[in-house]
Amino acid sequence: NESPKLIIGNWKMNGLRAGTHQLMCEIVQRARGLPADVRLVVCPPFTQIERAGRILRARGVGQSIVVGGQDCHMSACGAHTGDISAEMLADVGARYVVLGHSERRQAHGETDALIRLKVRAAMSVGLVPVVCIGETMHERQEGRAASVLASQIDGSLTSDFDGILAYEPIWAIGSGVTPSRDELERTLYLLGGLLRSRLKKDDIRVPILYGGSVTPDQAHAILSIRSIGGVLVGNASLDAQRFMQIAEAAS
Ligand code: G2H
Repeated sequence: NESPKLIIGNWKMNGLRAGTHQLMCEIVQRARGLPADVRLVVCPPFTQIERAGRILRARGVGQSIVVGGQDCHMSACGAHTGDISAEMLADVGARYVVLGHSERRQAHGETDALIRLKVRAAMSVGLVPVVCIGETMHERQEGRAASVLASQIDGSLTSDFDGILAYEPIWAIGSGVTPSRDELERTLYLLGGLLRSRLKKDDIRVPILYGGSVTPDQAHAILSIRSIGGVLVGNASLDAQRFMQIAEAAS
């Protein structure tokens, strides 16, 4: 009675209309091979969320594959030029939203406190927040990874957090380097303990995903770790064959 494994594709700033159509159609074509205990979430850029969701629903796979956003604003509406609210995401069919990705923390100065407000905004409209945390190579080498992760959890999750945690070590993102299975298992154990001690309700189960240079080659090794909730895939999610091979490795 384990929860389904989540395979989330983060397209980042990639995806025009034609490419989105093609990629989504290819994903749908391979969806028949998906194990029943796997759920896919595709997170295109804002402009393609509605199109991607429409293709999934029109082809009858809208239950097992859903769409999400890559960020949202902390406020419900108002004078925030260029921003997108959580309700706007939900309005175009998004079910999930990635928050606090390291690229947003780094390029947009997002802090844990801001991410926590975004988590609240997402949960208030029924979106599932996928909060990213992770240490830099420098913090890892200094032996500070555990304390960095603890402070990111403390700062960015609400005590009633009902969502997903994505562990994305910054040194693994887009680098082709991934933690060893042992190392990942140890970090998952640490994160599980931190979540249990921080969250108010015992009955809320927060799946922990791994993200950072996930490819079909090591997907099975990562996804066969008992305590892993799934993976967050960047680059490999832009290729339907590679993305679906990762999903197929989940069962
Ligand atoms: C980490 C990941 C997806 P990639 O950013 O969030 O991207 O798989 O390209 O390292």
